[in-house]
Amino acid sequence: MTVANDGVPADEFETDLLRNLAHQRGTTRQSASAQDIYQALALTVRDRLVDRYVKTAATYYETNPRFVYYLSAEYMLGKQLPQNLLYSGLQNQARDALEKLGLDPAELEDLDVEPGLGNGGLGRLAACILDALATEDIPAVGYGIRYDLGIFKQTFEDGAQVERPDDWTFYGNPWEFAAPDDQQPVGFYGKVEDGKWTPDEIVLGEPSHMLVPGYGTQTVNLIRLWRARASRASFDLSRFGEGRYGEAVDAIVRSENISKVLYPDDSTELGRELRLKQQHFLVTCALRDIVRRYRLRNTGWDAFTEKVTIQLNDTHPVMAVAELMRVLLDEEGLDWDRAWLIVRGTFAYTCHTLLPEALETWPVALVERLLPRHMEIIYLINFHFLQEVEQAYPGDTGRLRELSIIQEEPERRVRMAHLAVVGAKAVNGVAELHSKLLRETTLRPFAELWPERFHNVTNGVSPRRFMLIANPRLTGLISSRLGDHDWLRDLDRLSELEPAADDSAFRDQWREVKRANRRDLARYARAVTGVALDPDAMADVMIKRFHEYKRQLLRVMHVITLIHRIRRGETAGLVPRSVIFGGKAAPGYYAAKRIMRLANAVADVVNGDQQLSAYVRMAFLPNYNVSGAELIIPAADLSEQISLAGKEASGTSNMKLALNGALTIGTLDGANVEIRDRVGADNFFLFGLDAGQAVALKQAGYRPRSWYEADWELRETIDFIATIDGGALREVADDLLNRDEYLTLADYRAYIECQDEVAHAWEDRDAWTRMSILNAARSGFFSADRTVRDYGREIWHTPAVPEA
Ligand code: Z16
Repeated sequence: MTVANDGVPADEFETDLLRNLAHQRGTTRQSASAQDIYQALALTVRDRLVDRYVKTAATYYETNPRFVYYLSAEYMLGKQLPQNLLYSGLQNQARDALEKLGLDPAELEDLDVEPGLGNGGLGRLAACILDALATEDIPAVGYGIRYDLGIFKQTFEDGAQVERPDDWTFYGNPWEFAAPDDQQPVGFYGKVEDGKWTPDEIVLGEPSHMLVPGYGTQTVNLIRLWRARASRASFDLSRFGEGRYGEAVDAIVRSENISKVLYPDDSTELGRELRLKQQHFLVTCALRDIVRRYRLRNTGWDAFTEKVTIQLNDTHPVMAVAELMRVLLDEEGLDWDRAWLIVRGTFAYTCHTLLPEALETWPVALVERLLPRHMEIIYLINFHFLQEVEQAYPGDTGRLRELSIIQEEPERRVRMAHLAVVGAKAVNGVAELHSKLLRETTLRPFAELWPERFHNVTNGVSPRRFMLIANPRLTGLISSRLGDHDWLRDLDRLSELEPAADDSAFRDQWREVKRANRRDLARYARAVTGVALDPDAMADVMIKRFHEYKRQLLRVMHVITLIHRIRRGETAGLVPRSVIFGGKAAPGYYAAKRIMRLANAVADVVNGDQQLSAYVRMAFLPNYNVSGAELIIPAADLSEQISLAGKEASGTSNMKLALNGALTIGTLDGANVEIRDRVGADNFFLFGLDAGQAVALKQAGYRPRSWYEADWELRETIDFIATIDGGALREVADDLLNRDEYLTLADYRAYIECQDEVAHAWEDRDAWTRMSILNAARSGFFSADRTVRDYGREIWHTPAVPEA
């Protein structure tokens, strides 16, 4: 049993809780609000973790180890209370203490707010990686931005997405420690003379940290989040004096706006000045902190690359390459060659996309104005780099143009991905297929120049968050079979479940767990949407950001096809399904929002019709987030991973769902390929074009209309879209017929046939359960612990430092 247990007796926990209620909240048991109790509880748990953190910090100080610094503009941490109760082993004591005080733990957990400081896969991956780093005892700090407003809250009005601000710290955040005495200055604008930058605007970065405990170990690492504060200098005294109070205050507001809100775009570049300011703000604060920490135990720069490795999560923090050069040249007085060797030995870059629109570029004119010295340094980096290219390919101007950090046409822009590859010792994609396609397409000229710099590190997910916390029933069942809980830190041990797939008593128990989880989900769905799901129906789920390439539309088209079949009485071979959607769309992404409206309109049709809802009911659960994932994933039977092949870098819900025993219906895209390799082709529903075929079809001149003309059932489906709600969503149909960028029509027939197979497989419930168990048993590879070990071996070279 590795579940940590601090052996604190319940009455001691209770005493501490009451003491925090008095000392920290200034109130008594009798007059305390639920919020007071929640905060006191959180502080009591936090206190125990701090004690561990202090020991970890002492060990790190003592051993002066090599650290990984993870730079990410996004983190989706999920609720802290349940996690910290479990990781600290305080769950039982807390429960007993609350019971004695007559309090309901579930009610208090409702008050715990999840910090939604990210959009989707990338932000949640960052959180899973921090969890795994601590669990693997690797010295690490995560750096990010403490947005005042996290990812917007989603509701639906008349089927359309409505966004509301997420003021996640409204009642205070008991999990963080602010350090206003540790502010760092960050410059913007101004001018450069003789290589010396005098910024026009100085904003202060104020750090606060949260604890990142490992599971089944004493290690507690940190995540440091920065918020922008106006410096005293920006209280413009002359304007105050002239009575121009408003203008003076404006400057303060402008500075503090930098950390006001998370940009709600996933995998699309926006190019707003404020976003570039956020990025520069993050990297400047993080680098100053990293250098300060390095200097606690080291002097000079000789040991820097030995003690520090910095992982850049996508292009968002890539300005760090120029900023570290600036610090070394301008503040530390190093010469160019020495500074560049240090930079090149420090950074590694993870690319998370193949979509050109997700690879950030910034107009040269903007960078010049906002960060004039950085622009000079980028030019110099490019100058040296292009000399190297010229040596490798003499006279090849085409190469120079495609490799250059500066894009020339149609306007001059800085290509952040190029800066990252040039400035990093290692570059990685996030799944085998993605890394291969990066080398062959998006970053091909770089892979030809420096093949040894390219790696693959397949993504992974936290088994603690997505099994132990999310699915206690299944976790309990697995532990009873494997004899202990240790598999939660050694997920390959799930393979020991394989024989249980052939044990009919175990299959019954597995099915019972799934059913109980579906019952919980049905209760929730009923409460938030009014839709009554049948807990015995197949839970068929698609949970991810709304993006055209992910093809939620294809999912809806299958439902429309079912509507027609049921109405015609073709119900042989149909099985009852609960079609569940979750996911947000970027507020300005109209095409995605139209598809959401269509999904909601189709849901109204099926749910409001007795004949149809005997076979299909549909729930679009609003405000999908980490907590939503924890509820939906354990209940899922079918995992929809139906992106157009070659578009999804990895996907991570595919991993979470397989680990929880869902079978995948999917294309050969992202990590689906590796999931299928592992769980076996017989336990995976594959359909559709592969990445090569998709490219070939486009090159041959794809005409969606001919697919429409050739398939009457497809025609009927698209005509339905064109006419539903009095033609309100006709544009969706028009786009499919005239453009269909993601080849939905080309994959339609294969998808429908594959769904027919799924229904057939579900009819043999015992065989399905066997496949479900095998999916979980064979998915241990997709633990973020393995991901972190891969990074450690291939890129970071970080030894573990368990507590002394
Ligand atoms: C993002 O969430 C992802 C990529 C990206 O360039 C930007 C953002 Cl905000 C996603 C990928 O789309 C997804 O395939 C992948 O699983 C995830 O990042 C984590 O790597």
